Amino acid sequence: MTLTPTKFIWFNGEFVPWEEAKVHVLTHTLHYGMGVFEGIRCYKTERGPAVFRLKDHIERLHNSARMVGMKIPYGIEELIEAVKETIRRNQIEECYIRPIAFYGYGVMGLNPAGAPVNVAIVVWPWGTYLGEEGLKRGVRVKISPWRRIHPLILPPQAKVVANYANSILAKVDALSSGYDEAILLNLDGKIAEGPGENVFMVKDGVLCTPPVSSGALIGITRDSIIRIARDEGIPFEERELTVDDLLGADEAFFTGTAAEVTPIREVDGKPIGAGVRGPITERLQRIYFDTVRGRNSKYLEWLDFVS
Ligand code: PPE
Repeated sequence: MTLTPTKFIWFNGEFVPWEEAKVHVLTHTLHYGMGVFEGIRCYKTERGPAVFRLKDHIERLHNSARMVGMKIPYGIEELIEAVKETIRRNQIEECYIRPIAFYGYGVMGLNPAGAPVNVAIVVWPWGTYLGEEGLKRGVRVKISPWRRIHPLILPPQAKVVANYANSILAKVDALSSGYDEAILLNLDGKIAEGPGENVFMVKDGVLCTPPVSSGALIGITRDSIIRIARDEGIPFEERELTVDDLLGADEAFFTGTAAEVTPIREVDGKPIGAGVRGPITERLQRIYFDTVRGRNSKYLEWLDFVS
């Protein structure tokens, strides 16, 4: 996706112009993949820009870092404030927010000890992740030949830069086979998630998603959808899912900060249910969009107003 630059980037506690937020080619994370990041969205509301579940995202950033032994030199409150200030400085109403912590320049070799931990927060306008059409009609998905990283190899519950090499392989394979997106299975052949999304399905009115033990990231959108479904009285189960379960589902959809709630209309060339966005998907999608845009008073606590 081509970038639309904004004006300022928060870089180690200071604002620098977009073009000047540069790093050395011997940046440790660039070579070895050890870094952590987040993806957050800020939406335009009647009360000005609002960040969705900002604290939860910043806490997850800190957790991801802790899981891989990286010390982020900025506290949670400090980063929350930095995100809001970045949005204000850029005078942007709706944007994607990418905080990243990475080992910078200073040492080479696998031991990152001695390398500075750099932190940046970047905001830019980012439209729909899987296309406007995808949101309405649903996307076509390929079961990936690449398996989701196993917890004994890399921590799937942490948003570690290196994990995304696995996601890129799956994504590029799906695109080059003519699909819109991939679904990765875990080493046991159970459904884990998309390269950058959690997966849900509906069967006989019951909403299901794989447990975190299947290799899924503890998605914040996933959590929001589970809470909304419970409030709506939609039966919900967290259980291991097979490709067979998915192919036999009445509805399926992806969730993610970037992907929001995107229906899945086809898996490996076979239609899911009627091959269109299903009614429960549509309902949850509508409530989600109302929620993030501040039109649903029930979930106002999830919004952090910027101004
Ligand atoms: N699984 C993975 C592997 C993942 O990267 C994401 C977010 C999710 C599930 C959904 O999590 P959440 O955003 O908390 O609901 N992926 C981010 C990166 C996307 C990108 O292409 O970059 C995102 O959606 O911001």
